[in-house]
Amino acid sequence: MKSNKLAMSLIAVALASTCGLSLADTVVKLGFGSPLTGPQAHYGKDNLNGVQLAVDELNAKGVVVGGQKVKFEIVPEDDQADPRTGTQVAQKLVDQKVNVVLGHFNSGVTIPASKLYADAGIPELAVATNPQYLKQGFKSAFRLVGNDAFLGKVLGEYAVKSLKAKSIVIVDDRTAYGQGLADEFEKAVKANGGKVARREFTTDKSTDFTSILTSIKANKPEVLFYGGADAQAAPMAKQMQALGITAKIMGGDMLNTDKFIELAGGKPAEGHFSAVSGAPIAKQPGGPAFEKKYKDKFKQDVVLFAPQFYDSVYLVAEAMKKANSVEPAKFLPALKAINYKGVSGTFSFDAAGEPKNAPVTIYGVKNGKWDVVVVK
Ligand code: ABU
Repeated sequence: MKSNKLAMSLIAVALASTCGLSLADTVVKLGFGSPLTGPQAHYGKDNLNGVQLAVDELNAKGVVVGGQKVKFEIVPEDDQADPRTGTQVAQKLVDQKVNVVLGHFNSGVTIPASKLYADAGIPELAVATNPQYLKQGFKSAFRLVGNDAFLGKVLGEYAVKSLKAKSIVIVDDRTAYGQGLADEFEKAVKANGGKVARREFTTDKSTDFTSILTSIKANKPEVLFYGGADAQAAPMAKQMQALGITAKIMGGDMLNTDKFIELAGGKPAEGHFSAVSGAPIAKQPGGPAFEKKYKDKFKQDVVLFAPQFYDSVYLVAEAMKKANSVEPAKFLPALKAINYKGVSGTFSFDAAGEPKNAPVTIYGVKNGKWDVVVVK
């Protein structure tokens, strides 16, 4: 019996050392949620890559919290960009007692999921941009990027004041993100003395906009604001060209991908605009170095928010070190007070959990690439 116990202990030690884990290591579970399958998987995998890169670096360096070596472990969940699936995976993360949640990506998922995390006292760092996420007043919720009130304001002002568009139409996909951003854009157009000639809506699954566009054509739009994702905006751009609609599409962060240009087939994407929270990656403090590391490891370019997700791991590790604890209730106050210089910018949060430094960059497609137009 005694020799059996000894053999088991030796096996445990051997297994632990094979995994690079000393028996005394504390495992920190980083819950992660984003779409990892379906038409929005490219955004979610990019987020996960950012987290993976940071975790690999931190585990290789070795992080000590309260005198104890910690090992970061990602618990990834595919929320499929779907609010119902999102709450199911959120419950799974809560049941697994993750120390923190990085995500979600979609506002329509983040808003309902955040209640489960808040009830469980689990800090959450999301890139969902609908302002409603943080208007719920949860003390454990944070946003890594500026919200759509800013994006909509900057885009609305740009459409009226810089593009001098007289005929503006709006289409949204009826998601919390698309509709919310379109509402903010409409407010900003009106606040700047502009008019919205027509407002239409579609869904986040549609790819044929011929009938909406045919009726919109009568308005002779100079700007068509689209609140939604690249997988819808790209066929819309193609169909606009086929119908002879010369309006510039304007949209938010979900349009700002290479996939938009590829799916639109190159030329139909030219001249359209998107706005993203944050400085352009080339101007971010660690942006160019991050882009290189990312490309070396994943053999692809950054899609959108990988730098912010990478930073989120580091700022959680920083908060844990400051609090000498990996317990959510103990490191939460340190997260609230954090001032962390990451690769994508310096992170500190206001009382609601919104980032204090959140510039907005407007991009335009020029020669098959998203080019910086202006930073606001
Ligand atoms: N703005 C980030 C991704 C889209 C969303 O907020 O739903």
